[in-house]
Amino acid sequence: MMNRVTASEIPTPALRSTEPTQLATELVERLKYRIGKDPKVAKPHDWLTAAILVARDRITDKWMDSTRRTYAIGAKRVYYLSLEFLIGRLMRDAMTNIGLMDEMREALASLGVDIDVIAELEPDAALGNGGLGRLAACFIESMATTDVPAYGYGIRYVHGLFRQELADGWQVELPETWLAHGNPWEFERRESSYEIGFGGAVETVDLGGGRQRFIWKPAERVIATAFDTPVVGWRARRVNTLRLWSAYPIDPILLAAFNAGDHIGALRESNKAESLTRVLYPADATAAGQELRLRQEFFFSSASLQDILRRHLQQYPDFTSLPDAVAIQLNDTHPAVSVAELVRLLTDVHGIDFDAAWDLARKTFAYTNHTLLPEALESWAVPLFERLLPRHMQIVYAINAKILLEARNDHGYDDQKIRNISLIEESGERRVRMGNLAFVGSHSVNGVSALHTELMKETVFADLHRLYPQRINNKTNGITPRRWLMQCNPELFNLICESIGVSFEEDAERLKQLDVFAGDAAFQERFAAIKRQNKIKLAQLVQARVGIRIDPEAMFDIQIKRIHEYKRQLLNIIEAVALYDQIRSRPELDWVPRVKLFAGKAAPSYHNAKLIIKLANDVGRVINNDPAVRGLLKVVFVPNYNVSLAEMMVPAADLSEQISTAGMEASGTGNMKFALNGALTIGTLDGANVEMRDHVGADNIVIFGMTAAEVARVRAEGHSPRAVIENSPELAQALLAISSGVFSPDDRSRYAGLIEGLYDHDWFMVAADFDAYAKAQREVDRLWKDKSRWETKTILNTARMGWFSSDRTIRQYATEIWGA
Ligand code: GPQ
Repeated sequence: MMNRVTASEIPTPALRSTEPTQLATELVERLKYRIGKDPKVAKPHDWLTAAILVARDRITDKWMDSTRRTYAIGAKRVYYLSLEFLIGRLMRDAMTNIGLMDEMREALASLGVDIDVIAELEPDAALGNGGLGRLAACFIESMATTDVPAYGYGIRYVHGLFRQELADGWQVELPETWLAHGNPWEFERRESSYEIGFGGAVETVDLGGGRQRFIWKPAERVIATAFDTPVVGWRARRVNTLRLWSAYPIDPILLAAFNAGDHIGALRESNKAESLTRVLYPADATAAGQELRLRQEFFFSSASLQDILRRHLQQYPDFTSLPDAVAIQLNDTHPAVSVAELVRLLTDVHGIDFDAAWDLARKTFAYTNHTLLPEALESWAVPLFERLLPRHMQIVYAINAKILLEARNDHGYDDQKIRNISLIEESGERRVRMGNLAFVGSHSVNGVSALHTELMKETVFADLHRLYPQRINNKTNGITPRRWLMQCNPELFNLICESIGVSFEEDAERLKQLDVFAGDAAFQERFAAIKRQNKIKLAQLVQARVGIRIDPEAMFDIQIKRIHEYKRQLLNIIEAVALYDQIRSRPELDWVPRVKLFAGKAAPSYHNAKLIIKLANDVGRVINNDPAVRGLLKVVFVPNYNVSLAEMMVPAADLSEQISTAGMEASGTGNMKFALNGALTIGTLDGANVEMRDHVGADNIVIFGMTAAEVARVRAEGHSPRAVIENSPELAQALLAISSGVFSPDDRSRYAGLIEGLYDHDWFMVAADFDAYAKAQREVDRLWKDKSRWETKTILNTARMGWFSSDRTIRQYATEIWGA
């Protein structure tokens, strides 16, 4: 586990002595004076807190340096506004990045404490749902690493994403309580508090000369208070800030009501305010249509903008310099109400005229789109929006009038095109379209993979794209190699350092130097041995968590991500059933032993996704216990997928399943994590898979199935999945087995509806792609049997994935969007 190379070769940047004896002294000090525990009686979680506090103090010195430096050189600041930051555990990340890991391990050991044991006690900060939130977490680490002065702004949810348990194979959601024992990483900033209003009315003051001033008089107000967490970049070159907002009432308790005996009523307002930041919405790639969600979005947008403007005025005389000093990136449309809020703050509060404010806003904001799925495009019913944010409604109308006029007069847009670009959806119930608001309010609109960006231009934003042809650009996603290679796969990291030196730490593309080792038998042996060790560890975890024994010698075939029909876990499960049939009917063949592992959460209200989890468990129970299978195939669903579980599963994968319906996965980032850790990908030409094929080479990735263009054509022309199924005996038999209850003897019709959907419309092309997928899987089997060829490919994957470092992505954002 020890990081052999970096500890000795790289000078540690920690400011004070990092000698383990000094560290041990500090640990005992923190334990006594900050936690109030005698080392003799301290529990493991006390040691964890002490270790974090020691690290945090060192980080704080660097943090202040970074802040001073930004101020002194007048650097442009970048603000990343995101409703989600899926950061996971922080200790290993922070300590590795400040270069304290080895010394801390030793210091703790000298006190009889095992750092790996206490590391496991740190809760995952699960302030996000999936890829979008995890991307934000990779980005803030990369912004610190690449020395971009940046702040992440988000919400300090008391309860992050729900904990998933399985009850008889069904998903059960339980509350998550990451803050239950306090959070030693954060600093509460009482002085950074702002009032946030909701509802009420707008007063108009006539200023004469045809000029008016608008004053919003909110009916309700809450306080937003900041909590800061330091974000440490590689080698602590820079420490940035993650600023998360908590909601508080203006009056903590209505004393008069309390004294009159109304003990519950006295706390009603207080509870209402605090409930704003209580829970993360568990919707992923689906719009959450609740008033509370819109309140959350406005709350964190307004608090962040007030904070940004206050900071700006500390350094500059006025706001004319705002776009030169500030770049604000909107992570999807969740913070899009910021566009209207910034205009309001600049006009109503700071007295700038509307046109100038609108110009400043546009030059300051940039927007990232993460999906084309229509059900995920956010919009709010006009009556709700107007009731909660009456002044913002006026501003949205004013912006809309400007844009539509320009489109009609200067660009000759007809009624249909005007309807498409309008900020207000007019057919049926009138709604505010947050995607269009973000688009027109930004100078840059980016997609997250090359394919996704092209599809954005052709579909959702086609008419806006014609109006502003320079605005859409691509920034293919990336992942931080610190967490997703160095920390999660230390043995592989050490092997790489030993083979090519440490310069790839500075530039992940230098992993290319590994290319020359791809065919080297000795290197292959070591590479494979590391994978085997990682698989043994995962097998132990699986045994402990679900009581299923899996063989580390078998191929570990892994699909981990949110459960969604477009991601097609169903295709994978159906293929498992087909394979099961084949193994039973042709036992004489030389089958490759496989373990199909699944993990992922379903949105609590997503019926089919939850049914797919149950199906994976039902199919697993039958296959895993059938002696005729002779252990050649296992199907395992590992519950409670989160960042920490991903850190165990990614390094243990032989095969990575990236099999979404082409055109539907905006990018994917799990695909990158697996390939970087030496897994082969089986995947469609979707999202970033396309660019991964370009980088690793078509020979080193297994691509199958329809292209995005084919999917679009088939959907437009209509197709007959029934005929497809009837032409594929393997598929037909597998579907029949599932729908007739072979895997659900307790409820034979459980899956009838799910399977009927494939015969009926097959929107996600499961049937249409099945044969190609099954064929690709047998190709994978053939590759697996040729050990040396397989190893060559896996090594080439690691060697050629450096481009997918989020450092590269962030450098592109910095130069091409932020000008930072
Ligand atoms: N993504 Cl819109 C989410 O994780 N949640 C969402 O609500 C939306 C998108 C994902 C997207 O599905 C992936 O393809 C991307 O790789 C990821 O965002 C980051 O861009």
